[in-house]
Amino acid sequence: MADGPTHALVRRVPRSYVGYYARQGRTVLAPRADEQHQEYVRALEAAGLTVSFVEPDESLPDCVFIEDTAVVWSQHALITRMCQDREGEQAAVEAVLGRTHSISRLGSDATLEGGDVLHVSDVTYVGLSARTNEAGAESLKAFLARFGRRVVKIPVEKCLHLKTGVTYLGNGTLLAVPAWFDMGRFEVEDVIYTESSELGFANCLRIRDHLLIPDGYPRTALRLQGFAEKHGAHANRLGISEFEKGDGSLTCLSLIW
Ligand code: CIR
Repeated sequence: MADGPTHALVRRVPRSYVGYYARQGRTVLAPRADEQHQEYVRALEAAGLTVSFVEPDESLPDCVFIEDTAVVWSQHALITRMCQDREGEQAAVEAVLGRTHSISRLGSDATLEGGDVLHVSDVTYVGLSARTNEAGAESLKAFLARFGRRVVKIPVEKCLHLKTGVTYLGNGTLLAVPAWFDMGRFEVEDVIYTESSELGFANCLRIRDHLLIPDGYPRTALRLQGFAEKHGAHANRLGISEFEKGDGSLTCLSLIW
């Protein structure tokens, strides 16, 4: 991965996504969700990735959030164990990844979701959250050991996944929501914090010289402008409102390697 990722796997929005969230009082606009997903795919391609697709499964309304189903490194994939409502999403992803990747599995009592896995230089941070347990973190550690990667555990108490509140912008710099994590655990040169009124902003996606950022958070976007200019990154703002309604964000819409 030294030269940056080359591939992405995504899963389009199943129609059942709209009804699933309607039952929870959240109105997802299907055409807008589709447009936002297409725009996301175009942004991945513009960043130089070859994008492949897994067919959506109508019986699994959250399957668009493909990041949670696997951890992919080089030509290896660790299939995750997810929360009960989402168990089963992995099968179709594994079938596609199995053509190009060697497949590894978690220990029997382990739970892990990809949203809790954050790669930063040669360290991988894993969130201990409502979705990922100690055994899951240990399985991840064993999986990544062959690549010489260290794994550092980070307690997650204030949000769904680790990457809901902190992501890597590249160039030794994290973007994080203030006071959600013990930032002393991260071995980085710099941290940019989101505006306290813009908690949804911490999930960005850096791919080579492209920085994908969620639309609708103007104050934090301003903070990132200087970073992008300094490091020659092309910032691309993407609307993801329909995925935020399902508690999703930018990284969770793809698996990247
Ligand atoms: C869930 O609760 O699992 C989905 N509604 C949202 C998952 C978002 N995934 C991610 O941020 N990695």
